[in-house]
Amino acid sequence: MLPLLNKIRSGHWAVMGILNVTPDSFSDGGQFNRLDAALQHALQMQQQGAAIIDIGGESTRPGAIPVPLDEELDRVIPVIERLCENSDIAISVDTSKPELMQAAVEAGASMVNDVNALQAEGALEVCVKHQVAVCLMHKQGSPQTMQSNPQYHNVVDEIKQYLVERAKSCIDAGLSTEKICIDPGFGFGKTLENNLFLLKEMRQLCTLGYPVLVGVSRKSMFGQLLDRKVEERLVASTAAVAIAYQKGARFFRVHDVAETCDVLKLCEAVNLIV
Ligand code: 9MG
Repeated sequence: MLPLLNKIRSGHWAVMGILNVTPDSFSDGGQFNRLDAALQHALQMQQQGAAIIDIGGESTRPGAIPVPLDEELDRVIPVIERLCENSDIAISVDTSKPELMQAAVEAGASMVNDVNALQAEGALEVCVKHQVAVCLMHKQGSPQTMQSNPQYHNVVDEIKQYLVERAKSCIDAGLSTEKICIDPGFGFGKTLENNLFLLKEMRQLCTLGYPVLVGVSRKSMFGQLLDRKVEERLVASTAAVAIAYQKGARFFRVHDVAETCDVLKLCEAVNLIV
């Protein structure tokens, strides 16, 4: 995982492919078929250019219902094991639960993607013990309530302050600085205007000294702005990736890996022209 973050730190881009293993994803067939379908999807994203696969068993969408630990373990760990047996791609686990972080790292994950920025009791300790790479994301409120009435004095300043404080807590607890990336958390307790302002001011986040991960893929901000359904948000999602790239972001969490890689190759080629 470190080579990937170092690559990003030195200016290269990387795509994180999203692999949701909730019951509504890969829903046809029994347990084995679901596992196999998840594996095939991960391998396809690798082949399309993903450098890391982010595996999550609990939805973090607005209004999502929390999933008990046992169920999240059952959903996620077999997929990590199967992917490790079949590929050498880096794996990230999308969770806020320390027990799942621990089990996922033991099963082969090398990154923890936590929308709660390791604030759950024991989460930071697990990551320090294993010296695992982490993505610290900002959110306001919980998935159940976060979109009801988000409030900021200055959304960019508050997110910067929060992420720098969380990164410092990790470093003070013994995690090496080079293992940390940060994420403003598009759509997590943000209005459409907040999200657009964050995109516009992305450079401020990219100069804090940590790689910035951007997750805008198919998000409701595009539904609000353009009146598009989830399956109609590809163009806007990849355009937002291009804007974020131009402002310094190099790490992108996406559903549509092939299309995003095309856009990033174009951005990179333009950047390299003198
Ligand atoms: C799990 N998850 C959903 N959206 C996300 C985002 O924007 N960033 C990160 N790091 N994780 C996310």
